[in-house]
Amino acid sequence: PRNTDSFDFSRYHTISEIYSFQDMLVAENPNLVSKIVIGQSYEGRPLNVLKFSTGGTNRPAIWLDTGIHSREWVTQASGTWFAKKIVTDYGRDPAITAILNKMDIFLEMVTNPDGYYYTHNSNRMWRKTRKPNSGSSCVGVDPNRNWDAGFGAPGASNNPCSETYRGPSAHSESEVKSIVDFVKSHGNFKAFVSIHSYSQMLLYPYGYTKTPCKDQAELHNLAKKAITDLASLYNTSYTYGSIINTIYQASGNTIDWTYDQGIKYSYTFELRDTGRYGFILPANQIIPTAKETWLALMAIMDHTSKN
Ligand code: ING
Ligand code: ZN
Repeated sequence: PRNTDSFDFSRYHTISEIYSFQDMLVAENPNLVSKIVIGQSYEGRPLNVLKFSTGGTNRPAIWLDTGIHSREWVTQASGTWFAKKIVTDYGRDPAITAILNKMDIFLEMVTNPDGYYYTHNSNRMWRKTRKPNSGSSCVGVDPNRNWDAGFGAPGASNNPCSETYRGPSAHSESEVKSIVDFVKSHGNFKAFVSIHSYSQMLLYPYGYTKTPCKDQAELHNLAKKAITDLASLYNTSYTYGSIINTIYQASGNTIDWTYDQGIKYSYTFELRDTGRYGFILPANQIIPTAKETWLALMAIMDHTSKN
């Protein structure tokens, strides 16, 4: 496609198609969208973040990432749909307009680009990064176990061949460290939403400990509101709660780190489905998944902008 109106959101796309979509969206909406390269992947691909901003300096901000696990294709696809939705609705839908008049939104759509390339060209089920591990023939680190939050605790593996290998040290993966550095230097993130698939869950901290986080009551109530809004569209059923109580113990995960950095509204989604197709979700479910998820994201962003 030569413009984002002719981009087919009902199909899965390669990384080069997504990166050219990003550049077209920026070119079409120069007063709203810009591209920031926060670093590069192990194999040298740019780590692109789209910034949606209507002005100001270092406004309070909302972070969204998709595709940190490369095989979770409905997430990167939903990320492209979210980006188009923001530019379409700004100035038309009062709710997103109000949010963007106060806050900036940052969206990293292909958070694990080497893995995403690999899922298209070698192994559709690849989850981790693509950095070799010294002393092992197994490749890659789980980028959702590599963060400095309970790093080394139960809920991650020290085995480089495991799908949940935590890595040699916290933030060893450039795909993780680039976000860490960006979030710290920005210093004004109020919400951080990291999007995975599958299981239909909305999760908040913690994953590394059973100790409830101090904002548990508020995060729980907001999660309930978000999944209620999500279900209003197609009746898709989500469960919600803390990571450790809802799925399993998971140390070194993204949102435990962002929460401990002081970003109160830290959430992880697990999008469709509940296992019938799992990671290989049929492409005809991309747009319905993105649409219903957007309602939940709006609930979280709206609450963030008013608190
Ligand atoms: N599931 C997540 C995983 O990394 C998760 C579950 C979410 C763990 C948030 C920790 C924090 O295991 C998938 N499908 O990746
Ligand atoms: Zn995942």
